Amino acid sequence: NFRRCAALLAFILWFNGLMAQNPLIQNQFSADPSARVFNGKVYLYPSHDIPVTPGHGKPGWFCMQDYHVFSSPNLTDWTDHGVIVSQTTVPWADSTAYSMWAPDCIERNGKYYFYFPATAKSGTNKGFSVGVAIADKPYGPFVPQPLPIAGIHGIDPNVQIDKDGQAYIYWAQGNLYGAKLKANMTELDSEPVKLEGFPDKGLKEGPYLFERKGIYYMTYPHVANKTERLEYAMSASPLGPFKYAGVLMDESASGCWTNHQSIIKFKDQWYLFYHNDDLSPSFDKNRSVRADSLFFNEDGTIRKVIPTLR
Ligand code: FUB
Repeated sequence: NFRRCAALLAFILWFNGLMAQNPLIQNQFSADPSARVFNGKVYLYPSHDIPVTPGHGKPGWFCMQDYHVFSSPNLTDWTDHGVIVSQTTVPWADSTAYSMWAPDCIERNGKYYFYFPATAKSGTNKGFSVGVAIADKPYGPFVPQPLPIAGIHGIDPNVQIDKDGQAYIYWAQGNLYGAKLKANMTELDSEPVKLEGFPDKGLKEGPYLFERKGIYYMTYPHVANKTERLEYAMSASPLGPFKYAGVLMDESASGCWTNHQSIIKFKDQWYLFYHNDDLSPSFDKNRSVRADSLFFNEDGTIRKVIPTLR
């Protein structure tokens, strides 16, 4: 019996060790987490919510002027590598817009490509465009490209490289869109397509695609009722057609009007990254990034994630 108790205790301690301390980032607000595993560490590329101050940002709305990157060897201890891209360092961005929304980052041939939406200066594109900044290390220094990606008008870029080396970029503009990327990772290589197989009604944004055992999972926040819940759809190919597969996280889970996700496998465990209102329960545009373990069923469907410590 003593041995069994000791083994159970050891398992509980090991399991707790695998569980992240939520919220993950406590020295600032953070949202829209794009988590990646590079060189055995988790890198986190979130949006950076800041409070609106007079003359900076629109009261009651999102206010974001730059991006930080964070890294962790264990999902518990996080290093803030500081600002990697800011609205004042992107040549085409409106440096007064405070609209640096959900980003993503991916590695190809030893270079790191950071994708971000921002409002272009007037006279360029109206509304949101998507830019790229390139670095030799996952924490920068990142060099923003002079112009946004031609052919994309929208927010929430997500990039994946398929097993055959073809890169795809996804984004949102009410619905979800996708296209092939050229090997230079900065230009489209096909016409954008509206992705099919998702609920017709309600805003869909924040696309995040990953592949497991030949199934392509497209995950996204969707306003099915009043606020966003995380859903997913499955396909046999990166641009679909997809088949709606269910809810990943309920709408009540984030405490915010928004939620936004990424999914990674790290040290043999899958994790869902998302955000909620942990550090700002009375204003849901100052969000905080979290992570919880994610599990698959035998048939490849995903079990709903219930947030910890709520
Ligand atoms: O963070 C600003 C916007 O809120 C994101 O781009 C959306 O996905 C939503 O989380």
